[in-house]
Parts: sequence; structure tokens; C-alpha cells
Amino acid sequence: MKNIYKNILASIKKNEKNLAVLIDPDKTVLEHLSSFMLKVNTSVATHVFVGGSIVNDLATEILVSEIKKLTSLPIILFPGDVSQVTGNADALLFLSLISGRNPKYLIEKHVEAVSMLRNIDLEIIPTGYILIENGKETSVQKVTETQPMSRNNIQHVVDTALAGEFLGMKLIYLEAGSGATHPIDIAMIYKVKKDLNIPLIVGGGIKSKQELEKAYQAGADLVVIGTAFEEDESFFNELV
Ligand code: 1GP
Repeated sequence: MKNIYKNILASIKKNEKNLAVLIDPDKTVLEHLSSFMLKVNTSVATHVFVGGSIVNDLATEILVSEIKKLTSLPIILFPGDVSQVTGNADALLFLSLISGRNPKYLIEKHVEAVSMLRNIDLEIIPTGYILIENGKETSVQKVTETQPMSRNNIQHVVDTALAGEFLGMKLIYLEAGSGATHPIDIAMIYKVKKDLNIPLIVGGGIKSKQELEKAYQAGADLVVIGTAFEEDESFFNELV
């Protein structure tokens, strides 16, 4: 029995903020992994997320087992597809793309994953995943053939997040997309958090300590950062 979700809830109770470093198997060079993980381990990061929109088969499994040797942080799968599920990780965000209307990403892929999930020991965390438009087309949009939600209709986003909670999801993930030009607006984070009774994850386009702090202040319980670390590892030094 793993306690990843329970620990996230406990950290929120203690008013602690969580930071996940997102590692994309498709963009990671294994030779650089140990120095990268050293930086992760000495930063304020609390979780490692592994996933990407387009990943070769087996790349995730190999990467996760390498990361496991290099950190004691919990490793959570954030998969773009069923092929990225591996029992080497600690937990799986069982994502439903509730901003979209493509049945594949609302139920079909989930059914497909079950034959694998029943044989491996992963903590499964049902997560409502909400993609918000950020000024450019994201890979999630392309791969899932869904439209992101408008940044301007905050109420619709709040209602979508709450519908996810009422359906029994345990986390809501507000996503601007990897490398987004605009991270999720502070007002949107604030309003979603105000109505929501489950933890809120925010990610996409966060590139500075100031943006990170703003997201936390607005109510994000866990922030995910990938691109900023990929592009400039010295960003970790700001977060020690
Ligand atoms: C992407 O939310 C994550 O799915 C992180 O985004 O790569 O822009 O930090 P960045």
C-alpha cells in the first residue's frame, strides 16, 4: 500500500507546497540523468513526474528504473498513452481529459490500461485533466484531437473542475501545456481552488520563481515544471 495521495493531503494540511519536476522520456538523455537528478534532489522538489505526449515504447520503463536508483522522491507517472505505464513507478495519474470531448481520453484508454494495471503495484490516482488555451497549439491538443478550454471563461473551467470532483476524481490538473507561452492565470487558479475540495495541480509554462510563488499564492497545491529545468538547469539553484 503506497501513500502518495495521502501524503499530498497531509502536506496540504500542514500548509506545505509541492513541486514536481517533470521528466519527459522523449527529451531525456540517460547519460545526463545522474547530474540532473542531483540537482532535483538538492532543490525543493517533492515529486518526480514522468511522461510526455509522444514517447517511444519502453523508454518510460527504462527511464523510471534509472530515476529510481538516483532519488528517494516519489515517482509519479503522468502518461500521454497506455504504453507509458510501468510498474517501476510509485503512482499513476489516471488521467481523464475532462476539458475535451474525445471518448478515447475519457474512458477508452482507461479500459485498455486495466489488463496491465491489474498485474502491477501502482497507486492509481484518478485525475481530472483540464487543458487551457495559452496562445499556441499544444502537443496534448494535437495528440488527443481535443480543443482546450478558453482562458476567458473561468466559470466554465470552475464548473468542469467541480464536475470532475463530483465524478470522484481525487486531483484536478490545470494544464497550460508544456512550454506554454502563458502559464495558467492567477485568477483562474484562485477561482478553481476556492470551489474545489480536492488538491489542485497547476502546470505549463512556469519559468521563474516568481511565477511559481504566484501559483502557490493563488491556491495551487502542487506545481509541475518541466521545460524551465530542461532549458536551464541553473533554475534549480533558485529553488534550493
Ligand atoms: C506539462 O504541465 C507540464 O504537461 C509542465 O509544463 O514543461 O511548460 O513546465 P512545462
